[in-house]
Amino acid sequence: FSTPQWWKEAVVYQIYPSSFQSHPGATSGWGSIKGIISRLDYLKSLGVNVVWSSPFLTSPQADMGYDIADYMDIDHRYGTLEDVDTLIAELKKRDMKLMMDLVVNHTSNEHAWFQESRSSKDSPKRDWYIWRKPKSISADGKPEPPNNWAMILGEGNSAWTYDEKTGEYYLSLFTSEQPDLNWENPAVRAAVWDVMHFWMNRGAAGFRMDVINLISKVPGYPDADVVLSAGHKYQPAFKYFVNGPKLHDYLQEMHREVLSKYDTITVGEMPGVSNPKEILRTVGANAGELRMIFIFDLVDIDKPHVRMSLKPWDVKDMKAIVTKWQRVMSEHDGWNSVFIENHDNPRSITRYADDSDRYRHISARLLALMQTTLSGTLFVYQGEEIGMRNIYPERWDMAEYKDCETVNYWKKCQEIYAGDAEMLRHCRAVVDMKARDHARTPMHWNAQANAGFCDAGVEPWMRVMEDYTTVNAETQMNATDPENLSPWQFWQQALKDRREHADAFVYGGFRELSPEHPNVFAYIKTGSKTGEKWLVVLNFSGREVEWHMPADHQIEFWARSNYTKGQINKPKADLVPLRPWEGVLGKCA
Ligand code: TEU
Repeated sequence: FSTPQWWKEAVVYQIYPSSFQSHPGATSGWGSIKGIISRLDYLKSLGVNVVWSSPFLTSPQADMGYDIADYMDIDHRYGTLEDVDTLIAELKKRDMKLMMDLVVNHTSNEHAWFQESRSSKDSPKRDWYIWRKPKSISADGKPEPPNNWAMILGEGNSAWTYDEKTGEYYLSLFTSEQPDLNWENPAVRAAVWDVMHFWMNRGAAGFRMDVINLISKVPGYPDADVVLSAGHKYQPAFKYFVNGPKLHDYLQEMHREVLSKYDTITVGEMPGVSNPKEILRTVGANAGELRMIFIFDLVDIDKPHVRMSLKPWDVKDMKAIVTKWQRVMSEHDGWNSVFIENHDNPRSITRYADDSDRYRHISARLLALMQTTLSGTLFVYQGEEIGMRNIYPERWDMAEYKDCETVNYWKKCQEIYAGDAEMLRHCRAVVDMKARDHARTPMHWNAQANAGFCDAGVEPWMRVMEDYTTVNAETQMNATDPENLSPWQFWQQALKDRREHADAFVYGGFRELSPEHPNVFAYIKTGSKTGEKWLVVLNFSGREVEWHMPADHQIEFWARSNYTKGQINKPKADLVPLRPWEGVLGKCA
C-alpha cells in the first residue's frame, strides 16, 4: 500500500482563468486573478486544497495562454504579479496551495528567446529552438517542410513553420505561434529550471506540466506512417515525440536541479502513452521524476488517430481503463491522478452519462461518486461540480467557437469536404461532441446577468451557456430539495467522505466485481490500514438493471446514493435493483 502524503490526499481544482470569474468593475469580459481570489472561500467550502490555474502568464493568447511570452510576468488581462502574490497569501490563510501550469515544451513565438533565435542563423539562441532546412524546393519554388509531421492544433498543416527571414523551418508541434524548445540544449534546460525556482520561491506549491512527455524528439526527425485518408498531406507523428529517447534523463535532471529541493506537488500531462512499465518509470514511488501524471486513456476513449474525430466505445471499455490503472498503481507502488474533465475535453456528463434535463444532475452525481472513491489524487475541473454540460448543438453558430483547434478543424473541413453535405454534417457532429470550447464557456455563478461571471453590460469573451439560470453554483449551494442533494452539495459530501475514509478511498485496494457486465461498474475499495470495505455500484445506462451481488458479500449499510439524500431502500445482499444512471455506496459487513 502507498505511503500517505499530503499531495496524494489533496483535492485539486482546475481553474480556466479566462472563464472562471471576472471582478467587479472589470471592463474586459475576461476572468482575472482578483476574481479567483474572490472565490477562494467557495473552493474551500467545496473541499478543495490545491488550486491549479491554466496559464495566466504574459501571452498573445494564440492558444489561450499555452503560448507564453514571459514566464516571470502576468498577462495584463489577468492582473499583476502583486495580484498573484496576494492569491498565494490568501490561499495560505485558508491552508490551500497554488499549482502553476508549466508550459515549457514550447514558448510563444513572441517570447524574447524566440525573437532572438529567429533573428539570424548565428544568433546565440538559434539552437534554443529546432531549426531545419527545407527538405526540398518544389518546382514552383516553394520550400517543402523537413518531414511529413502534422501540426496538432493546426488541422492538416505541417508541424514545421517556414521562416522567410533565414529560409529555414522551425518545429511547432501545436500551432505556428508555439515553437518547440530544443531540450537537447543544456542552456534551455537551465532556463527552465530558473523559471521553476522563480515560482517555487514565490510560494507556488508545484506544477502541472504541459505536454511534458513531448520534450524529447527522436533524432533525425523521420517521416511518420501514413494513417489519415486522402486529403491529408501531413500525418500524426506521436511515436516520434511522445516519451522520446531522453525524456527520463530530462525529468531526472529536473528532479535533481529543482524538485528535490522543495516539498512539491507535480503532475505531468502525458498524452499518448498507456504502457504501464513506461509510465511507472515516471510515477513509481522511487522513480525520482514526477509525483503523478495525467493518463489520457479515459478522455481519449473515443479518439482514433487525432482528437477531432470520433470512434465508438462502450461502458466495458471505460470500466477496463479505470480498472487497469487502479490495479497498476497499487500493484507497483505508483501514483496516479483521477480526472475526467479538463479544459481540453468536453463535459463529462455529456460524454459518459446523460446530460438531458431529466438525468443531468443524477449523472453529475454518478460521476462524482465514481471519482471520489477511486485511488489517486483527485482533480475537479471548474463547472464539473455543478454539472455543466456541452454547448447545445445547433444553437451555437460556428462563428461563436473560439478555440484555435476548433477553428482550424472547421476551416480544414470546409476545404476538403466542400460541397459534400454529409461529410460537413459529420464535421459538425465532431465539433458538437469534441470541441475544447465545450469546457471553456464562462462559469455559472448565479442566475444574474452573465451568470455572475462578469458585470452586467460587459460582454463575456465567450458566450455564456443558456442554461445558467437553472444550473449555477448559488442555486445549487442553497438547494433545499428534501429528496436530493444538488450536484454541488453531493460533491461536497462525497469529498468529505473521501477525506474521512482516505484509507479506503484514496489509498485503498481496488477490486472489480462484475467485469463482464455491459453497464454496471462495481468495485470494492479496501482500506489499507483499517481493512474497512466499501462497495461502489454504478449503473452506466439509462435502463433499470438488477445487479447480482457476489454471494460472499453483504452490505452492513447503504451510505450514499445519487438518487436520494435519505434512507436508501435496497436489499443488502443478492439482487440489487438500480434505476437509470443510479450509483450507490455501501459499507460492507
Ligand atoms: O494539451 C496537450 C494535448 O495534447 C491535448 O490535450 C490537446 O488538447 C489535444 O491533443 C488536441 O487534440 C496541452 C494543453 O492542455 C492544451 O490546452 C494546449 O493547447 C496544448 O498542450 C499546447 O500547449
